[in-house]
Amino acid sequence: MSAVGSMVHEIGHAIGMNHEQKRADAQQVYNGHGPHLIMHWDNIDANWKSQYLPDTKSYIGSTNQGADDPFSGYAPYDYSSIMHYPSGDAYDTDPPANENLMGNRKHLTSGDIEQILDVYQCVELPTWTAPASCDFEDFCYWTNQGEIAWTAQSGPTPSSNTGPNAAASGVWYTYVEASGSNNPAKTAIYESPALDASASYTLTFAYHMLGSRMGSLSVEVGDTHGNFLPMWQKTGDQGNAWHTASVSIHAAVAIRFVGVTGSGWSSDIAIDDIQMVSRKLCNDFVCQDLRMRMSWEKHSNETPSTGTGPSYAHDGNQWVEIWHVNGDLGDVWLEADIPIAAGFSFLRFDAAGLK
Ligand SMILES: [Ca+2]
Ligand SMILES: [Ca+2]
Ligand SMILES: [Zn+2]
Repeated sequence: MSAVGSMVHEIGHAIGMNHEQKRADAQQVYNGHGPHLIMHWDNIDANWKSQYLPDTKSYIGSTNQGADDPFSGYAPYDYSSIMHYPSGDAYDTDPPANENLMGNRKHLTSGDIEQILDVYQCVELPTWTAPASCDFEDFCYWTNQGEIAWTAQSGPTPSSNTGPNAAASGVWYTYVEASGSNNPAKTAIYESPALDASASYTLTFAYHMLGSRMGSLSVEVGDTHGNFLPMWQKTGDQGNAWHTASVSIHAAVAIRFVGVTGSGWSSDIAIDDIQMVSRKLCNDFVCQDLRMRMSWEKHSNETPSTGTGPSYAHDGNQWVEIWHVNGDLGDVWLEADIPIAAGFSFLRFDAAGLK
């Protein structure tokens, strides 16, 4: 037994987990399941008997609490649970081959994690879009902050060969008029309502930047210190079309569209269809960490086909081979440079037949 594993076990108790061998189906048939242990009561000290008696309040699964419920139904008996007592003369397992699974004090199993996620209902909250989204058809919570203003518009802008002829969607959009004293290099800032800095968002929007004197459009992200940093930028004529862009937003208290007019009136900048989608985990990092660990537990025992020195990355569902060397490379250290695509959560090196 390891000290760390024992601490994890005790923390398991603190958050409501019972000893696995106290499940109602551990030593008797219960709702068609079990028994999983064959008890030898004569070998158990009277003071310890209570640790082996069934407790119907022990977790054995749950009903379905809705579409995002982390687990429903019968939870299989988990001999490897960090909450299971080790093997000894108190019981034998049924089947006997599971004897050596017991007494794990190294890590939470996927069954342990599923139990925690289920009893705490660690579900992803539903996606929400208001009030940061804005299609300019209704009231927008965004505000003008710059030296010149973003202005709601339908149809074309007053100047020809700059600005869109119509909205990207619906009737209305907003734009920076570059005529008159609004050029050169005048700044129009459009700022979002306050965001939840603990959430992550995907921002998508449509932009239109037609004009021979076109300036620039940026998306800036405001951090918790009040600094705005550019995350996305386009400069110069982008043709007579609406384009769409997508920006990942993390730890932001607000975001801004910053339009800067160009060197002449032919630099109207327009935006439409601002969509802010948030996906926030209930307990943030705790839930996220547990989900990652569960994915790891479920796949760490898989043995992929091995050649000589393949390496794998894990995308949450399977191991994908990303690098491979073969044969005798000589008695030297060689350097490897392996690009890892986004979306992989684990990396591992396997070696077979190395000499
Ligand atoms: Ca459930
Ligand atoms: Ca619109
Ligand atoms: Zn215990």
